[in-house]
Amino acid sequence: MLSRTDLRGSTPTLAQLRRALPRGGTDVNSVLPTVTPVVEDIAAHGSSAALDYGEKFDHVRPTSVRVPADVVAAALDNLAPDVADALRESISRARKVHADQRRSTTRTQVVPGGAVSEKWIPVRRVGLYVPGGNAVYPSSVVMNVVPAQEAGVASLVVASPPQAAFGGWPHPTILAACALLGVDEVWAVGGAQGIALLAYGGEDTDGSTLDPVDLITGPGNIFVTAAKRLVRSVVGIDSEAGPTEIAILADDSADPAHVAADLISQAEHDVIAASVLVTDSAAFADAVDAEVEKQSAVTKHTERVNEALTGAQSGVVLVDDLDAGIAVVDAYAAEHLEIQTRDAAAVAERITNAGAIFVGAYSPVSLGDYCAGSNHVLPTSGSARHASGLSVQTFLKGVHVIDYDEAALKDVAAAVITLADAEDLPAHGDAVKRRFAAQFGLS
Ligand code: HSO
Ligand code: ZN
Repeated sequence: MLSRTDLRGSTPTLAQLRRALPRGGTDVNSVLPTVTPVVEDIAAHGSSAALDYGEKFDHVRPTSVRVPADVVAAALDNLAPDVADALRESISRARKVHADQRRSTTRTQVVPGGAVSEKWIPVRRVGLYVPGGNAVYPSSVVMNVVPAQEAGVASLVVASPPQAAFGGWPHPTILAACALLGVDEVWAVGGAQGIALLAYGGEDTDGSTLDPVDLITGPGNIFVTAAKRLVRSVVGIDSEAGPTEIAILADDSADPAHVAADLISQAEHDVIAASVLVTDSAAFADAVDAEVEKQSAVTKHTERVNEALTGAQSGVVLVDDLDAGIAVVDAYAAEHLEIQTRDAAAVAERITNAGAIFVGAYSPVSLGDYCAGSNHVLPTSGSARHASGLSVQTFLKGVHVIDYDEAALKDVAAAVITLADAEDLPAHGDAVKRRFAAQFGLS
């Protein structure tokens, strides 16, 4: 049975609510002492150190960091046709959605002769991290690569851990997904050393160059997250991803079998994954419990699922009514939030904090994981209060272009000079005065 937090009959403050809700979390600080020397070693020695760490942690040492082109091509040739077709479906839907996110330059004529534009420039080169671990994630290749490509990023590298079972190369399905997406640069390097090598670059075993990137995206385990934290002074990162989480806001109009299946689906990722049900019906929660017990017993990864569902990060939250339920899910700010209530679309409109919102009975999270067209790299651990999932925007930099002519500058000179003086930065004002030397009595 999922543990229960009973908030009925109470009106907790936001702070009380946050403390009361089930939430796990990983202690990234605790692995920094392990990860820091790895990152420093790679900053100093590049790929040879990365390969050494791979040998130690992944128990395999590929012949080169860069996966040879023929290995990538062969992976696609050997991919099961149904998997290739499903990946193509996933890619084309994601492309449709992400193409619509492209931004065009805005130009604001502030005054006659004075304009400010904002133009969007793609990041030059990005490193997309695809984890190994419990599962193989070709879908994450899609979710990282598509927005980067739609943003116009010219140079992309995918990094993924080497696998002893595949001759030291990343899993062939990951390589095949890269090939389908037209990504020809793939590195067989994972973990903290993979992140560090993306950040600092190096030389490959054949002397060719492993170019450093400007931005690293993609989720990973706690060591990957710690390494992202450490390298963020030299490169951009998307976020520090925590374990995956699903919250479901449901009333008694929902189907307990669907709700149970969805809770189990994300629990399947990891023993520290979080599955949370928020409902105003204790009878419905009982029905979900019964379904969870039935379905989790026959699912493939029973042990992992049960550990995740019985962990402190998972459970049922009982509330008085829908309004209280909305307050709870907003306070929780789930990576994935399903709304399985009456008038689900209207309820979804009222949600302000969630990485992605799945509306109604036929929009399960696993649709979004693969084939909705939305992105599945989403803010975790409550960061949906202030952060977004991966999108075209992640890979663009907005640059203001300021273009004033002489008259427009002259017109506003007094205000600039006054503000400069108010900040005790008179040289700032002088830079304007100098342009109108006669007017300001400068020789
Ligand atoms: N639910 C995961 C993504 C994923 N699921 C990949 C299956 N494959 C985090 O959003
Ligand atoms: Zn998933």
